[in-house]
Amino acid sequence: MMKDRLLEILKPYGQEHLLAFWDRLGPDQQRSLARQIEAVDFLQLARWFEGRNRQADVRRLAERAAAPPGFRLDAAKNPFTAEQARRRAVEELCAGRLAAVVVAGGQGTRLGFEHPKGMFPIGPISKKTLFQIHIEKIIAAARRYGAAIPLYVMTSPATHDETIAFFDAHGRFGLPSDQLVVFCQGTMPVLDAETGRVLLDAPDRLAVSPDGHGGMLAAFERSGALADVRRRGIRHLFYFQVDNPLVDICGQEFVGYHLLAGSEFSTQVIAKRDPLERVGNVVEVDGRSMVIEYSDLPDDCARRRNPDGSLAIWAGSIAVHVMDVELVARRAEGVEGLPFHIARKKATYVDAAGRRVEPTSPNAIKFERFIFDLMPEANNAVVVEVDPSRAFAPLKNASGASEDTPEAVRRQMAALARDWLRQVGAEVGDRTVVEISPLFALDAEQLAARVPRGTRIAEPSYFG
Ligand code: UD2
Repeated sequence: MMKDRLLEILKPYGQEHLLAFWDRLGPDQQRSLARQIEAVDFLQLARWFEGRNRQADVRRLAERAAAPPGFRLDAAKNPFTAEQARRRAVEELCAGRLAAVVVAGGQGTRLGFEHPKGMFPIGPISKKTLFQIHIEKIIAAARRYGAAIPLYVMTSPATHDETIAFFDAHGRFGLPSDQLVVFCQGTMPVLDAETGRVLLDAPDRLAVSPDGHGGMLAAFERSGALADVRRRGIRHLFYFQVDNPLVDICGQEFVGYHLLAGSEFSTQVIAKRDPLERVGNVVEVDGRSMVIEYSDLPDDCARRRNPDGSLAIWAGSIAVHVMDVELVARRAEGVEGLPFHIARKKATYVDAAGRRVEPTSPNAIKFERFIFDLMPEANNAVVVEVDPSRAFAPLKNASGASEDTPEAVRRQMAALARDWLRQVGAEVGDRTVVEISPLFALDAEQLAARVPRGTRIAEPSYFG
């Protein structure tokens, strides 16, 4: 009997409650539930649940943490110049050895937007969506270097179908169909935080959540994307998050430093403005670079200062990385995936009486992998410092929050556009809203060829 077989799997781990509604399910529902149960590694789940309170390890690491190697904005001590970096990057870009990967599997709960975050209209004047802005940057970069830059979009089961339908409805915003690959990340069961039991989302369905952006490694391989990049002769992946419209996709300096340093994993950082800023902390411990997530870093470690008053743990990752395909392949094909991090969150579930429960405080444990856990395994990993006002405007929160709102992001986009216009000799008022389409210019250098010096801009203006 199917039920007996399942009970045998579940009993050793105290998970028999998953069959509480079995006798009421129809044959299709029973088969579906059986498939879900059979796909779970209950032994592994039990081990992770046991180890859920192992925070002390992070403190030990943080206490020994030193500044990571890399390139600062103040270039005095950098081993290579920005000019050298740009030249090196252009060679690799013209040879078509880069692809872009955007992670867009998050559900954007904090933003309160009912669709995939990439569909959020963010252009200050154009109202272009995040997806369109990213794709136009890629199209413009591919034109600039005369070589394709394929885009790999990672979705999750919650965002997959809608994302594909959105790209189809808009002709992929001009990206040729063979240059866009959409692949879906995996999920992990959600556990009750007290007991470690897997929660039921419905009588015939386990509660699951996306396995974190680190799920990209396994999904990249499983979906055939890894084989696809190899077939195309691509060697480096430019990785970014869907929520940051300022990201300079395949930007020359960043890519160039990665190449010149012989790095397998490089990450963009900002000098943290506040010790508790919500960005990953890049540090070096025992000669290996790694990221300690803000939520894991004890406050007193975050506040430690150098004798000159600067923050000891200064480098905040903004989640823009270049990683080598070989590193990704090594890890994706290995037996062990990246480690799982544990988050305590709210999750709705069906209780023993079959009632749907909407908890008001965190009741569940979710498991997530983080892509930056690749960093300690990379050879010659480096950080590259960027100016947050030019490179980082993450859309996280709904209007009315104190930061990272749509209004704050649009203000920053307009400020950067004004800055470029001034660099090329245009006059633009401090409050004038301006927007520059990536197809018009990707940077001030390209803008200079299109906007005559002395141009006056007093009205809201869109350059497209
Ligand atoms: C992330 C970083 C943080 C900092 C910040 C910058 C982590 C754990 N934290 O914080 O260090 O760099 O971004 O903005 O990386 N995503 C998926 N699948 C998932 C989960 C997330 O695709 O299962 C995507 C999501 O769509 C988004 C990105 O990953 O593009 C980041 O997710 P988030 O906004 O939840 O991360 P956050 O703000 O905690």
